[in-house]
Amino acid sequence: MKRKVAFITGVTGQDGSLLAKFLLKKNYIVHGLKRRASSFNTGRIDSIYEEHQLKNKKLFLHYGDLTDSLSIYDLLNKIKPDEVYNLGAQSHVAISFINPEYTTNVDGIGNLRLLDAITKLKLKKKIKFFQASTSEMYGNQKKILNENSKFEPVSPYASAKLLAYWNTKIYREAYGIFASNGIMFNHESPVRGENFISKKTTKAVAEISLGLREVLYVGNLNSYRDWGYAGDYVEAMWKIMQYKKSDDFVIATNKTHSVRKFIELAFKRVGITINWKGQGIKEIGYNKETNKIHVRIDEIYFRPNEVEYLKGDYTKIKNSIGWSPRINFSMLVNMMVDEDIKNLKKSTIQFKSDK
Ligand code: NAP
Ligand code: G4F
Repeated sequence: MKRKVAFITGVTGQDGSLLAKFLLKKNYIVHGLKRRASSFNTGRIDSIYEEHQLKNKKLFLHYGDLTDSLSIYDLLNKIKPDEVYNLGAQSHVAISFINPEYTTNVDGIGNLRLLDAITKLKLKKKIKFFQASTSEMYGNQKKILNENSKFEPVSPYASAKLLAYWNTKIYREAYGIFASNGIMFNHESPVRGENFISKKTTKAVAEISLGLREVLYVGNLNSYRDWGYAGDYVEAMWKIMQYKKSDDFVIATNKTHSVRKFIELAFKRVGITINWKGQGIKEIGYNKETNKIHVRIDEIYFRPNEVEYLKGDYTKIKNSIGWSPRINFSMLVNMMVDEDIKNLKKSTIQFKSDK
């Protein structure tokens, strides 16, 4: 049987790297878009580079950028993939307030560059398209959200993603492209970017437990997120692309927890009970047994606008496609803490043997 060919933007990111591994296991040929950087940015896919890029010739990385129409057009023309997963993005909400124009260009117009190239190259019958849409598009509604909920973005990131969401729908309806949105709620893994609250916390907890630091500085402890496992979410992306028709689907767990709870659970994994004292920016989290302060608030992590509560209803994808999350919240937190401890121990041993 002919092997399917996938093209992944954002292949060097959390989801892109996990999706590349997932598709390679399914015998796909995988092409990925990577940005030119002055230092290596392929750390998350280095483990599959030798086997699949050098030996089996199943993984190909191409320089390009979602802000560069020429490279997008050229690559789609050369590769002519069966499936395009648009995962590339400036994906940090707080940073989108600092770089709003760039974020809009990459996250909003980047999607349009891909969709328009697919139509202009007359590949609309061949290519299926997946857009990594986000629960941030809903903004602050404080209720369970599904495909019929309204969108009220409150950050440049969310408005850029909403542009991409709409163009995915518009190109589907206007040109008949198989183009689907996965409206994904927060999803994490051991390879999550280090400036998202989950990874920032688990890495700090691992360092504290090994005596390498004492304090974790954070922003808003009281927002709630629907946190799932990224490995489950890349499976959902693939299932959406295999479904009989293109459509829009919420990918979520239908559970929500506060940032405070995430931090408490991560410390619990290393045997530390965190108690809280004080209010606002003076609030501290301290070790119940030793009284040592391990969590402090730093205003720099507050956002000009905050989404306070996210919880997603994944009934549609469950009933139509048969996807449900496998990893729950506490399994996720424990997995991330354990992996960070393992990696830290490895790098400490490596450092000692290098000396
Ligand atoms: P991530 O780890 O930040 O990865 C983003 C990827 O996009 C990286 O490979 C990055 O390259 C690439 N990229 C950034 N700017 C680019 C540009 N100008 N041109 C080409 N590539 C560019 O994000 P993620 O967590 O894997 O998320 C994947 C996608 O899902 C994103 O679109 C995100 O917005 C969306 N999403 C994520 C979540 C979540 O909770 N993780 C939830 C909803 C939606 P470098 O490696 O060079 O930086
Ligand atoms: O981990 P976060 O930065 O993720 P956020 O803003 O929810 O965005 C992530 O999920 C979206 C889907 O809902 C994606 F579209 C997006 O690409 C990204 O993957 O922050 C989570 C919560 C926020 O309420 C934030 O204010 O944690 C709060 N927080 C508290 N202290 C912090 C910190 N966030 C970060 N990054 N760093 C802190 O020190």
